[in-house]
Amino acid sequence: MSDQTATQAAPLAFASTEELVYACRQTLLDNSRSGGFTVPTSRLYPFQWLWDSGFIAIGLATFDLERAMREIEALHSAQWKNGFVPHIVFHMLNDGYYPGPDVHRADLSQYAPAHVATTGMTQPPVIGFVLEKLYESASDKAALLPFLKTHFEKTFQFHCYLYQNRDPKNEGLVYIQHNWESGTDNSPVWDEVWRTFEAPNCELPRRDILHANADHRPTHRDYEYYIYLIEIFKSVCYDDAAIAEKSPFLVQDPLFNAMLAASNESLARIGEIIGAPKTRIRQLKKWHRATKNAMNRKLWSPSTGGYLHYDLRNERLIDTLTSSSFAPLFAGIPTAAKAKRLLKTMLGTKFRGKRQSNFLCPSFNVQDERFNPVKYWRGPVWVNMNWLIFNGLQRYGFLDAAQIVKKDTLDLVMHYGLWEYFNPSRAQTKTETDGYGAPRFSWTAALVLDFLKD
Ligand code: 9WN
Repeated sequence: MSDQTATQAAPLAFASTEELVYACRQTLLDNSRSGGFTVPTSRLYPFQWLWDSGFIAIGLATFDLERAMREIEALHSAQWKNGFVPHIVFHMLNDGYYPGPDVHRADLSQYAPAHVATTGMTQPPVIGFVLEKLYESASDKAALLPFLKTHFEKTFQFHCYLYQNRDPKNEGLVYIQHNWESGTDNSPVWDEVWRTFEAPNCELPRRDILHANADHRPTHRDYEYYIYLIEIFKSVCYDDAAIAEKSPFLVQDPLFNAMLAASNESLARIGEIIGAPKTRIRQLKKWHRATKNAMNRKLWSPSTGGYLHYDLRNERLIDTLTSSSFAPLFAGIPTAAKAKRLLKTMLGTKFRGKRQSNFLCPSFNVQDERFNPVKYWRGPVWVNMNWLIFNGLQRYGFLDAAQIVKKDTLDLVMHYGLWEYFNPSRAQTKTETDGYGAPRFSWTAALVLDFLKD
């Protein structure tokens, strides 16, 4: 049996595309909460997350634009006074997640809102391009304009916050201050940063390992680093200048910066539609150019064939390929030659594997000894990354490769269901019937709906 037919031979999670679409919608509806937001999944992540909500809104917009708008409103209801948008909004109490608001203590910041608890860190800035997707999906575009005006301005203020506080050298590249800001939280990239400082040992009342297999989650030691960074932030009341000066973790991440660049482009186009001040539109275009140039100058590695993370604290490029290395395609960052090189990297043995043995796109270089096909961000396929890569490939006219990514994504969900992430190995589909992390995962459902909308 060929590799390609293996998926068809095993039992499928859904009998038809119609059944899949129904399950996707139902998952989003079941994961929605009063207050107008959707949790990533019901037990493991019981609050509202920033980039999850962006992807969720894209999926909701395929069948209920009003709900998609509420999702963004709920997120922005927790925006800080300085424009910052937090990575988790704790709309209600739930002790099923660690670390909760009592650990984050975002209220120590003079800018945090008083009416709702949040974290004091952010996540990839996807909302700019999400707003454009909502506009594209609206049948009555004029009716969407007031919503767009409000959320254009809020998102613009968030980008101002990022460029003003996270780009100390004024290079056009913003840094992240915590691995949880990357979205790719347990990537082996962070191992390289943990090596540069020591975090003290501490007790950790973890809840994630009650809901998911501990072997697939970060280690106790990893979490000690996560919590130590939060302790540093609290010790300076989340003051950005003090964090830039003191914290051992300052990283320029290719995925985060690509999302920012893509959102700048989308906001500039939305600005034209809503008649925003010309100064705003000029600023967005200027940011986009600056970020694009800086990514090509500083994060591109000709020897590795991809965009890499830059450790700003220790002034070094981290020579580790991940699926984030391909995200710049989504924002039109690479030249045609660099884009071709990225394609070669992705379709080669480091990701697709020998004899195309993997579904695209593993989150980590499969030839690296740290690759793990079932551990959170250390190898598995994630649907949100595939969606970004699919759209990036299309943007560059790599239509065949884009179709491979789309087909692989749909084959995985048809086989396993709407899981948080998937083992990339094609051979595994002969014996395994479950995916990994949490089941009925919102962004998986949402982005499958977007993949299937045409
Ligand atoms: C910490 C919600 C989030 C995603 C992240 C993913 C995971 C949280 C965790 O879940 O992170 O933010 O507790 O592990 O890595 O990308 O947004 O789905």
